[in-house]
Amino acid sequence: MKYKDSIAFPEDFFWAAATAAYQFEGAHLEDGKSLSIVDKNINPNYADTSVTSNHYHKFKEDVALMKELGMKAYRFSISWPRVLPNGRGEVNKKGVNFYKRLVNELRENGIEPLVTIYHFDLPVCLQEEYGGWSSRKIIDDFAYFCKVLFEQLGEEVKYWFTINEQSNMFLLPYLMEFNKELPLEKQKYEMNHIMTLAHAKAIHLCREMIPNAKIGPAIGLSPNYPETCRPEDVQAAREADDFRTYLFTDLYMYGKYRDNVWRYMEENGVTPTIEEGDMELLQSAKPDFLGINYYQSRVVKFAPETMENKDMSINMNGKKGETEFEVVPGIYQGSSNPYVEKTDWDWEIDAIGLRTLLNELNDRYQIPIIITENGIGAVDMLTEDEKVHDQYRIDYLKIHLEQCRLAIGDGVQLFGYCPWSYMDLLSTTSGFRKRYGFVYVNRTDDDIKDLRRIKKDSFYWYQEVIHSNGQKL
Ligand code: BGP
Repeated sequence: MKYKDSIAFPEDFFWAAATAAYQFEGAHLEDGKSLSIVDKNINPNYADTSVTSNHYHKFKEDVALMKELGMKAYRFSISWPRVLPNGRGEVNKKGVNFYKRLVNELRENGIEPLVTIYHFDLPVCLQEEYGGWSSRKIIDDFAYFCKVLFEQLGEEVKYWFTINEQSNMFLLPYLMEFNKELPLEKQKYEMNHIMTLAHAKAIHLCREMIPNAKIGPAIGLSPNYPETCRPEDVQAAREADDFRTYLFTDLYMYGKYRDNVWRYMEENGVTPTIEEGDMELLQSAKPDFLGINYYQSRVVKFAPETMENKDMSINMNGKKGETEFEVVPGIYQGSSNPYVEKTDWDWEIDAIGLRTLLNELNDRYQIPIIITENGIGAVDMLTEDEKVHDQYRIDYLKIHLEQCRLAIGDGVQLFGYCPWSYMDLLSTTSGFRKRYGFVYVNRTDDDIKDLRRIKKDSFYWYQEVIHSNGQKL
């Protein structure tokens, strides 16, 4: 059902945009910063993290452009090894000062900082010392990192995201380092449990140290559709949602493992180690909101037990048709949706899926939601007269925002929208070939050029959207 114009975005809606430290800042070894696991493991076929968009040195210019765009809020992440080069212990003053100056600059320009604490960039030293997220030792180190941030930035920052896309380590294992000697699936469930404990501790710490702040996770989610109305496929889609969405959201919201996922783990010998007090901790840390990264929906069908388990393969080249689907034998396998368009990287463009997902989450949890990422990765062309005509980006964002408006009409408590990304930055999988921003950064993977900022057509479009509070999409 569609609503007429009577449904509008709330007056105090956070019209925002997002970035992440390792993709945007550059300066990967400057002013005392040490390396993170993404600095080390980023796709070697493309640009590395040493310069990226050079935001570290150009943040004032970048904030000025945010102001011109009219942004009410800005989601960015903090690099753990910039603040704590040894992962813990001594605080790197220069690193903290960078974030303080950024936050001040945002505040002076009337832009609300929305801070992600962990966006994939674990300090290499902690990975080497005890295997990073595979060890419970990280829970205290993460809590210490959070404590430093709440102390240093807590007066100015009132919105915090604990962990970005915990859900995606199941689909994109390259974001984490796993021990090749041990069974992968078991490690994933262990890490998931440990991460959720770390997330829960961060929530408690935030409430103690900055009681007037709000905190929640940022999860990457895609609703699953059945390929056909064959009951086996419908059940496969439900279970795909249980394993890829509700496993995480139920843990965050109720501190509880879903029964069917738990039984699967038991039957396959992959249950995480639960220590005394774990479940109580999880149950006591209900977030204030859910952050949702949404790019696409997925289609699944039943997968017979005889099939081989397979991770999804990622299309890194931007040539359509290269993605191979995930298979979870006896449960579901991925398939293609013939009813929607796909990006050059095979991401299925489905704006209605966003409304469906928002409604599902609202029905289950009745909690405020913010879209922490949504956008289209594309090869943008800079014309000779220095323009980027990215109508495809405008089209993508427009249809998703229209579905957000409808979801608000359905009763979803949506309080913000952060398109990915504010400015061009390093795509984790595909370097600078795959761009997302409202602002073009003049560089390629091979040539850093002058890193000039150039406003794309989508910049002017989003400016109008914000100016009209979403009336003019
Ligand atoms: C999300 C990540 C972002 C960003 C985005 C686009 O999973 O949170 O950091 O990278 O996806 O992905 P990509 O750059 O691979 O196209």
